[in-house]
Amino acid sequence: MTTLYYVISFRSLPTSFRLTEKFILLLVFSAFITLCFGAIFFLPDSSKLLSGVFFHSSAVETNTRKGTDSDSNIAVGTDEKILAKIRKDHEKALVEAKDTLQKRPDEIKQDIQNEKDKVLKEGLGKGGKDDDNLPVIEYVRPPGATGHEPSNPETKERREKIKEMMKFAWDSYKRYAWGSNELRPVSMQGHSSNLFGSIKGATIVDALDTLYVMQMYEDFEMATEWVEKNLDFNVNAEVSVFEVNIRFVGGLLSAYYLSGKEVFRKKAIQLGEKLLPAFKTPTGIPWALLNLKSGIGRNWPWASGGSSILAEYGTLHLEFMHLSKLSGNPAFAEKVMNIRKVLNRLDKPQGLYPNYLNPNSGQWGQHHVSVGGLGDSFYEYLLKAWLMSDKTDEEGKKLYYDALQAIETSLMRKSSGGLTYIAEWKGGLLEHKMGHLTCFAGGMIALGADGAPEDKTGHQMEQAAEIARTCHESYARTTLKLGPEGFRFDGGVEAIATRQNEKYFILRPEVIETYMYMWRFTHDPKYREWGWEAVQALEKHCRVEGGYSGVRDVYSSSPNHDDVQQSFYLAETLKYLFLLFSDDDHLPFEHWVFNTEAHPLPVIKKEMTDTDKPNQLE
Ligand code: DMJ
Repeated sequence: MTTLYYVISFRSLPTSFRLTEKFILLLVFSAFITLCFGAIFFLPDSSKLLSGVFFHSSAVETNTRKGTDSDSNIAVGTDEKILAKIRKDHEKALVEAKDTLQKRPDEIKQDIQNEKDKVLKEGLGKGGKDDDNLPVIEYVRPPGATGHEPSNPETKERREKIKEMMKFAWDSYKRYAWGSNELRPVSMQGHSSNLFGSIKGATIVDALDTLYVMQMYEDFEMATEWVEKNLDFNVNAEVSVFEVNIRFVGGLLSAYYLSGKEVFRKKAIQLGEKLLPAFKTPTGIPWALLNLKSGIGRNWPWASGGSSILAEYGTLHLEFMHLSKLSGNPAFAEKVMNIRKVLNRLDKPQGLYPNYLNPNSGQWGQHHVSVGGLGDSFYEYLLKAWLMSDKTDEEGKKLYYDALQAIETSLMRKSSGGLTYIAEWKGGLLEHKMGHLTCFAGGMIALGADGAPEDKTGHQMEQAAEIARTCHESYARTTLKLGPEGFRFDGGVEAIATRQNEKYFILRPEVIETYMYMWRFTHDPKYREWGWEAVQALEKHCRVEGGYSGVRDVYSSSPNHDDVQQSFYLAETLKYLFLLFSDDDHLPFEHWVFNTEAHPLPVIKKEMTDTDKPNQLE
């Protein structure tokens, strides 16, 4: 356009110019025109660029529209930036090409190989880094992973009913909260507890093995796929080491042992490794809380004098022993064996273990002893460590039976109405209160009775039966026939909650767990009846449109729902109910030990004899 204008203007020049002047003018104009064309050839050779200069390129336009501001000035600015970048890239490529041409062929080859290795390494770092380091393990399914239908028609029908309950709980979670940690069954949406930081899918991982033992294989596959694609521990968040261990590590380990799927072994080990920094304390007693990204730990702010909690640091043993076995890394086992060493060096008041221990000083905090909350599963894991080691862990055995003796002497009492209970001990004084959590002790004592020293087997079975009866009474004495969180034996009451904040029921498993153990060891039909009573109460008062919910007051005739379907309801409560109505060869105790979240872990056999070898027909 500009050139044409001057050409036209030139024709209309005044005639007063002399020939030399006209010639000079012509020269100036020709030089200017040459310069304009020349400028085009100095620009880099890019079809995109040229189209951007002469036309408004569609590619450039798309980028501009995608931006936050569609103002044309900004579009021009963006074009200039793109041009500048293209120029820079071209220059860089030229320099690199020059350098490369100066290299010998073997150097060029080496450069290519280095680049390849780098890409491979980066790819593995995104999730497969550890995979190559895992030892190859020949998977052998332990006996009794699946069961068969009971021959008794009523038992069979009841067992089917439990499966239907599991299906309802699982389908509701799938429908309203898939991928969240838990389900809110009343508001029909996901629920996330900060116990798991930003790790997701607690219900999926907790439910995996229940789906497997109930032979809900399609759902198991769906859950497996979720774990493969979505379960991620690379989170910058603080988690409860105990909760993540018992639910996630325990759930993944069980899923591996039941199904043989490698993904579960890998994920369990990855997570286990993430938990290891929790043990970086002067004593090796782990922190309660850990940031999975930074590896920085701390204790609950409410715990006496910055202490770690007995039931938390004492409930890692089973999972960590299996992690060492499956990974070939002894660090896991060493960490939990060190906890024992620290405890062995300490004086125990009357042979009891206080709930609080300072991880820096290695000294007890407040002298509060409980077989319920804060203490419970520590005792359970002493016994189960011995059983899971195929009865080779003699130290675990001794620690358990000694602790049980101290509990019997100092905490176990009988009410005037004849109910045996396990009280709590605070600085030498007994609090005549028992928690729903404490009710697991009936099952634990029954499980250990067989190995009890000094002919105490019968005595311990009686104790277990009495605790089961007391816990059943705590249910029977409520309006809803569901057990309160805590119940007392003082002020003229027995097995009844007297404080408002102890009257709730959150779908906990401990009472049903004890019925299941008692059934296995005695085959007394009352345990199945008591379990069935609980099923009816759960159906009547906890089943809501969107799943199962806890209730706020078991003494009120119109239940107020808490709107949480706890992941342990699927992991424990429903699994123990299902096993209560199953034959004994389903997850038999000679081959399996349940972690505290009811995740079955196989006994680590001393040696595989012919009779121990798994049933090939399974
Ligand atoms: C579960 O997570 C485990 O059983 C734990 O040991 C105690 N609390 C809940 C269930 O009540």
